[in-house]
Amino acid sequence: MRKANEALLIVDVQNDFIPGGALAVSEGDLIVPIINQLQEKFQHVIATQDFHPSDHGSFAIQHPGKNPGEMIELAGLPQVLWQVHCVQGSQGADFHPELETKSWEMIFQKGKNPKVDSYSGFFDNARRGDTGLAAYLQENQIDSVFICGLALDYCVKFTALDAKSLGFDTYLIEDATRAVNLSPTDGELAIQEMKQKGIHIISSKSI
Ligand code: VGL
Ligand code: ZN
Repeated sequence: MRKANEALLIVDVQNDFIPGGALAVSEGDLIVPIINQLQEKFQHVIATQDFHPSDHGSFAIQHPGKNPGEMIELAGLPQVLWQVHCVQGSQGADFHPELETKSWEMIFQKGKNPKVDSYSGFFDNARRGDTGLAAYLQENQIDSVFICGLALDYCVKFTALDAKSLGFDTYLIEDATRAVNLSPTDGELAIQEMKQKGIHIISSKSI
């Protein structure tokens, strides 16, 4: 069993990010059994959920003439446009049916403000809205976070970078995540960036 100051953070393991979903991440389903095994080892298990209103500004369809993968500006920031995904109340926003949820302490939802995207489980991309995740970890004396889930090059990366910058000892469980890879090397670049910022890159086998 891991220690009480350590939490497993499961990022966005939702149907729309699984093969067959609206914003499918290749091999996203393969991480589910690994995450289920990991959960048994942690005293604290916390999840995030991408949870957009149907008119979210990150959806290409909200911007006439634009397609998924194209860039716009949203909340003053460069924004890649996505297919409609993880709409509140839809099956695509639900967690993968085989993902174990019984030991979850908390679910932090993000992406609810239509005017700004929110990759990190802590803050929106403009760093204005706060989900309460940092305060929750601090109140529970958790100082180390082990991050897994989808997608490596977006929500996993931003969550890990925020965790590290907030002072948490941060671990990425490399075999329990997969990348969207809009560009084929995005996943590798995300790992490099995290490593460079002092995030530990580990395997589930070492947990
Ligand atoms: C995500 C793109 C858009 C993610 C969420 O969970 O990585 N990616 N919304
Ligand atoms: Zn999203």
